Amino acid sequence: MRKPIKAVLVGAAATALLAPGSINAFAHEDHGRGHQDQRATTLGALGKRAGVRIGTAVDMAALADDPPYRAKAATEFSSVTAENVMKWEVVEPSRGKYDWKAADELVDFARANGQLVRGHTLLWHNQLPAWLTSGDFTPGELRDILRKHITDEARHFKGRIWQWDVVNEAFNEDGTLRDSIWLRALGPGYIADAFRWAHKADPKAKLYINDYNIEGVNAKSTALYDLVADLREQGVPVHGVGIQGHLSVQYNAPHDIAENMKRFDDLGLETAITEADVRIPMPSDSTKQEAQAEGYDVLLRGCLLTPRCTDFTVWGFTDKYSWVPDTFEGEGAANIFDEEYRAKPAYSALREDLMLAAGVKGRR
Ligand code: 9MR
Repeated sequence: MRKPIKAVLVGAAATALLAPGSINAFAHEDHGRGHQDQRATTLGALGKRAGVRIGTAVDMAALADDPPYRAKAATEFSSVTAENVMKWEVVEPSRGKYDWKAADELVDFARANGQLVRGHTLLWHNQLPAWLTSGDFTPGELRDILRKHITDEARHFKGRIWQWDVVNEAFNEDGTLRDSIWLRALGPGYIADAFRWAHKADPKAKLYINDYNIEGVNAKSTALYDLVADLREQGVPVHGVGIQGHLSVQYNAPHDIAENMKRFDDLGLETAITEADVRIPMPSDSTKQEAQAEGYDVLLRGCLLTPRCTDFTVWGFTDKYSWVPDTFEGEGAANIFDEEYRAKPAYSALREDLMLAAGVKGRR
């Protein structure tokens, strides 16, 4: 169970901040405060004081059709990630014909709200267009197709993307490289090539390798560590490691996350928690929600304890829209707000961590 980190706060500031109900009052509603005032207590605003961006993945259909969703996405977070609309099948549904509409809309939304954008993702084994997966391409052709795709997409968004997930989910759980159309055709060198092409197309973007089940020290995170250490030594432009953070209350939270992240930090790499959510076997109840809060708390603390950890992104913020029930039968409620946009204990846990971190390392 999460321990009362409140105890660490001392003095009048703590009394004011932690007056009974005050956190929940901030969390749930405006209570007549002005927009600015309300915004100053959001995760994004607290994160800025703590030196980290707090982001969310954005579902573009919800953003268009659901005003409360749009309002929260605009005010609660200081960065956004495209949940789906920058993926290959969406941006290049037929060969050489790009459709940037939805992705451009997200970038414009972010700019209008003073948010940075994480680009997701240039190279993955999933959500590839049919023309690519069912085309009978030679390795040489596939290499040209991949180079062109990465170059065109990174160039289209040049100057507008803060961090790119250049390579997504390249590893198996045992630390070997995943069998994908890229590995099969191009061999392991495809990873270095992808970073070089992306860097050439957008030299200022921070380039990340991103994966799941790499929160703690294990075979997969160690293989990824060895790879990025090797890439750095070769001068390949890889700047950061994205730790997705898809957890379940059924498994232990990764309590060695800070130790794991430190290894990457020591290499001079940035880190980020890029897709945090903590799923619950349904039905949800308050005990499970407390366990969920602990999962979020462990992930955020990992980031806050790591000097070069730049951001913490949740993979959606409301249980109303989530990939989890479609993927894990009988599980859901993985987000920090419920389906009616009411804050859950996880939300309060994140706020408390950020308040503490802002006090310790922020510029008040
Ligand atoms: O949340 C995304 C969901 O809407 C898509 O259907 C799914 C397709 O695989 O991808 C989800 O996002 C994934 C992300 O791009 C990479 N890491 C795992 C995420 C959850 O599956």
